[in-house]
Amino acid sequence: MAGNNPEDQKPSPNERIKGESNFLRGTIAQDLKDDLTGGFTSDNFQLIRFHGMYQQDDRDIRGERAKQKLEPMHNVMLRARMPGGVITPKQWLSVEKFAEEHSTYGSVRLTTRQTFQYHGVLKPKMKLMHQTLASVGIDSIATAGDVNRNVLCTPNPVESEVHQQAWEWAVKISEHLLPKTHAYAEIWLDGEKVESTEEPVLGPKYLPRKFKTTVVIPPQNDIDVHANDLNFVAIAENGKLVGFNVLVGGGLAMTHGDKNTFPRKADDFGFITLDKTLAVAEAVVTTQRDWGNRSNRKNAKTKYTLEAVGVDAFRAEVEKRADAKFAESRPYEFTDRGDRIGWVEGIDKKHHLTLFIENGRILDFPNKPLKTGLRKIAEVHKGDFRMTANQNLIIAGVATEDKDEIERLAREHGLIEDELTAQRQNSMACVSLPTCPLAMAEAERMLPQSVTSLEDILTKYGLKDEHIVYRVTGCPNGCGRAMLAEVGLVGKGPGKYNLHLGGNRAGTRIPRMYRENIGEEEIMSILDDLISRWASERQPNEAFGDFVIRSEIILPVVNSAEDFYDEPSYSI
Ligand code: SRM
Ligand code: SF4
Repeated sequence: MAGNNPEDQKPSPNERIKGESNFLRGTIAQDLKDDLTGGFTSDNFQLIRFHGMYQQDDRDIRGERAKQKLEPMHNVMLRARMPGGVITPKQWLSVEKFAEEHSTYGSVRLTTRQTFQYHGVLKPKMKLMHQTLASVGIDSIATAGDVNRNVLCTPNPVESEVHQQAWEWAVKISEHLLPKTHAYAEIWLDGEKVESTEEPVLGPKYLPRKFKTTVVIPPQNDIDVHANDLNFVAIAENGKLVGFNVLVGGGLAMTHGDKNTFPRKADDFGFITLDKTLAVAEAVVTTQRDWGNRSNRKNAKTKYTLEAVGVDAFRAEVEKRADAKFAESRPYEFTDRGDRIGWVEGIDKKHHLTLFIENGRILDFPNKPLKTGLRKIAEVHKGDFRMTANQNLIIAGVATEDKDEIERLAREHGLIEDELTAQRQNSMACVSLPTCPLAMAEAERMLPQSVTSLEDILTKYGLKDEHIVYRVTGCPNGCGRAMLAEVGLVGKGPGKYNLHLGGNRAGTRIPRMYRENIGEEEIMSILDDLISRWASERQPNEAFGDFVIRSEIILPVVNSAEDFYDEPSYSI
């Protein structure tokens, strides 16, 4: 396996940065006092990520500022830690107020990992940002950097008792795997200085790379297990959670032109009872900590460690460290991933309204004052909110007598649209330009129009109410999870994408590249041809991704480490 022998390889520069950071402090506090630059210097640029922030600048105005000999307009994006995406109305009001008053873009951006991001917060407001969040019980510890990130959980609140229990486990796992350093409180909250001397789980150099965990309740795979390093699949008996099947080693990122990188599905390790959950979580993390590649960051995630050492060896090590034995996995099935937009009733007779938020961008748009609408809802709502991994928002726990008022407010502010198609509901894009420094092509800003084109094609072939899981990602890092879509676009350069086909509705098959480096017009023309065939040749209820595989328009990816880069079969 490429570069996976840590013995004979030089550690990557990030290893020195972490090791010399004095448990993630670096000199961030000094940088904050430096008003000569809006940015962070040297190692701190990396270290602020462990505190949940990324240094960015607006790429739309970068060239203009350079012409004027100005440094880029440095600012930070902040990503909060919200296990399972649960946020109270009080928290929401505070989060939204800060965005309105102190962030350049004024938006609250829901992410594909059940949390929110601020974009464009300038240095003088950074401490205020953390202190405002802390005042309502929110932090941003370990939402970025080489640590376990925000823990996802199937969000539909009280559809069954299992949902509540699963969410409680997501919170426990998140807490258990958090860094123990006091750096965050010290720097941002002016907390008392407490020398950190050890990180019992993560170690002094933290993990080799980012690490992602979920708790999922089948048959929904809305949190997309195969994008994650570690997944706990909830197994219930008589309505009670009894344990988890554990899946390890998923991940979607790749690098154009580097065949040693590829998206990979997670492997089934087996079933554990609830009492072993935290021990197994810790053992998977520490095995990856000790066995992961610390030289080549492109091969450092758990998925590459599994490829390097083999699934059996990794699983045996986890059993040893956790003092647990994996039993045979219990049967379960994933059927779909979309959020159920609209009202559903929970077992407690409360009502839950899932709102479709295009691209997760909460802002007051012309004729669609989403941000104001949510503020008004938060002012009267007595339950809570749940952010979903599809960038949507659930207004959860509404009493029957409050339902009409919540619906009225949502409709008045464009949060409910009767004409919303199934296609738009099942389409998603990453942030990309103008804030993402790694973006190669547009994603969020091109999605709405591109979905309209797709809707027109479906209508033309009599498939108006059908949908294709359609996802766009501005570069091969895959934040919009295009590598688990039926049709996935992966940014290659300005206006150009690789077109991937053949994922499935349940998110258990990786799509293969069908055409490379093509523009939107060509993409839509190819999809027009394929959708016309799908309309006339499909079997009853056959999904588009299954159709293109059955018709041998594209070969399925069976084992991505071996066949992801094989030539596709073009049959048109
Ligand atoms: Fe991501 C880096 C946005 C989910 C894989 N991701 C970034 C950065 C921070 C760019 C950077 O490093 O400077 C992007 C910031 C853009 C911006 O301006 O906001 C960014 N990623 C996002 C979000 C906001 C996309 C969205 O539209 O919602 C998602 C935030 C999740 C969260 O709340 O934690 C987001 N990123 C993902 C996912 C999907 C998932 O986890 O379900 C993936 C693919 C799954 C995976 O990890 O394999 C993903 N992001 C990456 C990678 C590639 C990692 C790798 O294995 O190589 C990077 C780049 C890196 O880490 O070097 C990256
Ligand atoms: Fe940025 Fe690429 Fe992630 Fe999109 S996929 S947010 S362009 S890093």
